[in-house]
Amino acid sequence: MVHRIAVIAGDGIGTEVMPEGIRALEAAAKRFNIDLALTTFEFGSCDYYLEHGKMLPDDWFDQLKSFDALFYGAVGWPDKVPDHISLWGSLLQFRRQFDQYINLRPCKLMPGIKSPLAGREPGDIDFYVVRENTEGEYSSVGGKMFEGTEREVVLQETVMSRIGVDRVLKYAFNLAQTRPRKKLTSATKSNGISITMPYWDERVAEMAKQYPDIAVDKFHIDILTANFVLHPDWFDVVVGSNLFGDILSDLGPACTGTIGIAPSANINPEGKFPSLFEPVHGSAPDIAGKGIANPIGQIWSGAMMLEHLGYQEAADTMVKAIEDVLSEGNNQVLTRDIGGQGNTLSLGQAIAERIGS
Ligand code: GGG
Repeated sequence: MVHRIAVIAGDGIGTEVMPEGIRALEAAAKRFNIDLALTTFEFGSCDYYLEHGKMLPDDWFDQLKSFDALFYGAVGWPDKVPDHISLWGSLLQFRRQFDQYINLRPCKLMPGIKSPLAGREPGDIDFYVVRENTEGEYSSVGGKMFEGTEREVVLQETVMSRIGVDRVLKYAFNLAQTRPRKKLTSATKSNGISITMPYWDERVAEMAKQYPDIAVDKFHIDILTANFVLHPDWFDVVVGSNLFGDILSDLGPACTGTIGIAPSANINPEGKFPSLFEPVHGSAPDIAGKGIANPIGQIWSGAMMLEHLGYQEAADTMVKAIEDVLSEGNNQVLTRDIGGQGNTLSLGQAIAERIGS
């Protein structure tokens, strides 16, 4: 069976880590006899925008809808296109139109990597952030009035639907059931945000009734971020709204030493539309073009893609290869963000070789 994968590298370091993601995927495909057909698309980047006046062609949905998965790099180059235009014009369209309502972001301290949190060892930090991915604070409901005058007003509404909240909670509870600790933490702010967040809390309490085996707690987002730093070992599955999940899934990996290794899966669990796999990090214009970006986030996202396509052993082999190369700690191989003197290519090649062997 051939699996058709749409590859969109996007901007900045997305174009540098993507070749290493593909190298690793091809090594896994060869070893496990997986038939992958990769098709590269130039759209979804700021350069495409400069040429065409939009991030995506009008028929992007039809071009992509029959792929089995999308493999994405990073989006954004604020000197070329304002960030809200590049993000809303590409990645957020994919998430919304393909109903990828789950954004699954593992957060794990890997062997060989030093956490900035004193005394933390691999095993101390190992949790998932489940981020609601199609509504919440990332809403297009709002507008401006009296622009350019003293009476200028801007509004943007948070949108929470019962379907939208319940389906992400259900996914998170189900995930918690697969984990040994069977624990779920909800991110809220229902003391200050007095309509949508109490609603979120109510839906969590309602859903929890169906999962008596899961220990549930909740924290306001402010103290929750503090606890990520102070007590990362408390967490197992953390579920949050679109914005809270976004913040937590950058902070979590930062606690594991570098955001450069963090992967994510934007999932349409029903499989009606393709799911999208991308590193958590963005396009990082400050280091783009230097060949020093850490490719592990992209490679690990590729592993999540193979797992999603049903190739658990291949996915596990890719993650093990990442762990092995990190454990070896060869300075000439590792990138600078994790204390080495190597580059994107040296780290990508080492991992691909390990996958193939
Ligand atoms: N690879 C992820 C990426 O490009 N992220 C850019 C970004 O700003 N994303 C915001 C979001 O995930 O909502």
